[in-house]
Amino acid sequence: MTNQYQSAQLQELDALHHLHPFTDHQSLRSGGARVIVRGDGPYLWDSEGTRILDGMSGLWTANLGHSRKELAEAGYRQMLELPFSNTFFRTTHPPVVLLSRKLAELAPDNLNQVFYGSSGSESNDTAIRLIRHYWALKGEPKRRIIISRKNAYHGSTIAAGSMGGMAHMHAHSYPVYEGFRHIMDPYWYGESREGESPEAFGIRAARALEDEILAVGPENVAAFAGEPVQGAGGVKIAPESYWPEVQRIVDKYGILLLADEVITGFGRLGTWFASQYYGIRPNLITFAKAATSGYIPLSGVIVDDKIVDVLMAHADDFNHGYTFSGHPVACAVALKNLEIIEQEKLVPRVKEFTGPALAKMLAKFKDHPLVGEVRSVGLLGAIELVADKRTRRRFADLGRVGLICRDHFFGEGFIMRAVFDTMVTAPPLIWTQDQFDEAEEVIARALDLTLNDVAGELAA
Ligand code: PXG
Repeated sequence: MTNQYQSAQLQELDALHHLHPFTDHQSLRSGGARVIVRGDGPYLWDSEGTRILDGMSGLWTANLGHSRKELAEAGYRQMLELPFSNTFFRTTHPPVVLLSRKLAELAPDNLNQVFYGSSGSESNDTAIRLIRHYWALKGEPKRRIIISRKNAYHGSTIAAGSMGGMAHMHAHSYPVYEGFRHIMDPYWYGESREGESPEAFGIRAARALEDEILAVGPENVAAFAGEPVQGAGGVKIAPESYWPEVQRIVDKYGILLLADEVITGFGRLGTWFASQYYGIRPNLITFAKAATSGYIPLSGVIVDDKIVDVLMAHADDFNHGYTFSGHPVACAVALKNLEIIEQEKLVPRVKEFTGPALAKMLAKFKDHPLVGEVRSVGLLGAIELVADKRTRRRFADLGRVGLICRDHFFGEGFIMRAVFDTMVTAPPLIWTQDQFDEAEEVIARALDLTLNDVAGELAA
């Protein structure tokens, strides 16, 4: 498809006819988008023939890397056999049944049934509806408030976007859909007080949940929702004290816990789900992205037996569903994806090799003049760029230096994303030492080039 068109022509057509997500279209029209034409394993290629090391797994998604033949074949076979069939009206099909059983096996013990969608946003919308429906069926319809966190990302639909805590998104779709509250995020580097240990900060950030429950009235609260690690918010890794305290508060007030595992699911932290890594007991897990390694859209919510029991106790419909809920081709690809991840032992490998390799590689940059902090958990990592390492002072015009650095990464043939001035990475589970070495070299060069650009702004 790409051979018939020159890059410049594709860029021009793109600017004329394609509206991109989260993009400044004025600057896109003048600069043009980079055209990605091919992927293979850990690498992508653009239309100029440049090879790019993909440090973002596409977008926190391609856990198996790009262009695995087995996934293509699983989709192809399913398309020839049964390309589409709905799951409404008491019908089902083998791939959705087998995938549901597999997900129930991988998820925590009490989560055994799955409701499907095609995107993380949809899965969170489903979870919001399930949570409120559950309380209504239990005779507590006032319990509608879902508490989440500032800078959380739960998707772009109006409900999921409202549950998320991205102020710049709320500003566009005014007013935030009713029934959501946002507490502080557990971001020690950015939010802790002088001298406050990560432990103490973690407890304080968790107690913000209890304060909010008491402020709105426990009888009105339906659930707490959180990403085990905030991804799009800047790979914010809660201190160890945080999640146990959140779980204690959730239990104390008897509210539901929704773990949004759209980024953390399917091995990223060295466990199938991050809930298992942190030892939390969610009542709902939402997933998407890496369920198929991104080869085809698929998402869902894995639901606690106690919620399903309440649904079952009422002879009535749960009035919710998507045409593509449990799409057979997507389910077939997901099954193959999970099978390969399992066969190649990629999940324990995160714990034993890839996670420590990422941590070791990032640690090499902690003394760089631009770097305030490096952090990682499993295969999620971040480098904070600051103007003053000692005081953690940011550069003026937050986000500007992050983009300078991101462009240097691009220039060096590497993808890492900028969240304001925090550079984040989520490598695929298949990286070998060669890719970590390559990343180390390009990060070193890109950081030095960035330093060169902003040296005058650094604290003396
Ligand atoms: N929850 C979480 C935790 C996510 O990270 C969604 C829900 C929504 O998924 P969908 O499939 O509807 O996009 C996400 C998505 C970024 C970026 O720039 C992150 C996401 C999406 C787009 C960009 O980091 N995460």
